[in-house]
Amino acid sequence: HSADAHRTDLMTITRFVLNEQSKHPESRGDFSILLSHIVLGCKFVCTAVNKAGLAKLLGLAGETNVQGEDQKKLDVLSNEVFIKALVSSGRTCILVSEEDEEATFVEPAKRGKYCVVFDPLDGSSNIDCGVSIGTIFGIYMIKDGHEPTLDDVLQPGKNMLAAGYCMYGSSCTLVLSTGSGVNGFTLDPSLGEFILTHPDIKIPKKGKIYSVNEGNAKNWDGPTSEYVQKCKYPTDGSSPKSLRYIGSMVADVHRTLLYGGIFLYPADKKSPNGKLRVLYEVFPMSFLMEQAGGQSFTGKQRALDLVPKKIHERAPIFLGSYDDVEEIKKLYAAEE
Ligand code: AHM
Ligand code: MG
Repeated sequence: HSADAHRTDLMTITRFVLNEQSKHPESRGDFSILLSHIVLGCKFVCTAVNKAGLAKLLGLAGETNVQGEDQKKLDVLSNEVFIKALVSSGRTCILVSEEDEEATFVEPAKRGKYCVVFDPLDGSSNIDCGVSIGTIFGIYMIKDGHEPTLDDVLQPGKNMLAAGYCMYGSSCTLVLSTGSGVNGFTLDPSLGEFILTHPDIKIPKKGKIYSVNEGNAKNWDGPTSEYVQKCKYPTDGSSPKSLRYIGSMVADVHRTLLYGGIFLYPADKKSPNGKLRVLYEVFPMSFLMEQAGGQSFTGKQRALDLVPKKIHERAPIFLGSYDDVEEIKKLYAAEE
């Protein structure tokens, strides 16, 4: 559209979030400040990911730099950038990262009321071949005037204030929910700004795609096996579903959100809790799915009702279009 090509009124992510926050008179802009630091981390990682292929080609990766330090791996580098950006925002008190065994408690002088759980660079097996990878994050808030403890992050996903991910793919896309719908922003590299490109994302009620690592099929339980069999050999006269599996959660979930269908990382005999981590993979993605009109299920319950006992806990996950998740829920209910 020519109107789009000459659009002059740009809705940046900062402007969008400030607008949203202005609906809450009690908000003092803290959330907007926190988010701008997350956005900075995403821009940094985006640039680093884009350069990674070139660095490798030039023989930089794995070599020592001038200071005699080893070149940092991309996931380690991304983690450091996010931790520093979040601490320096002055708005956080507890940080949980997939990369760090222990949670980070922010020193009192730099403390704020938000807890951020995140996977700085998810899908790392895809880095070296240039396939899409991403950052996933979720945000909780501590109660006023109490000393932060781990219990502040060991909360069910439904208590999250906000969740999102940034996908480093053919373009850099940030998808965010602050609890009133889901919006997508694309990085305009010439401006260095995320611009609203996908307002009010709603997932199709039913989809034509299923997404799973079928290499684990030998170890699946009854309901998962039956579900996937039905995707391929439907018994209700419908067409078989297509299979798409990237092996990067952010990319697989992003496609599911836009095109509909189901993404699953089920339990199996070898991994009774599946693979994906509750706090910074399962919860943020489940939050976004529900906000977009879809569902998310663990095989036993609504995913956002889970109460994690440990920060790096795992859970099986089935998420996506409302009707597709409804089907898998019925199969698990029939088993009980
Ligand atoms: P990672 O945190 O080590 O990168 O693993 C998480 C990734 C997800 O992005 C993806 O959904 C899943 O692992 C793929 O696992 P698998 O290779 O077992 O199919
Ligand atoms: Mg991960």
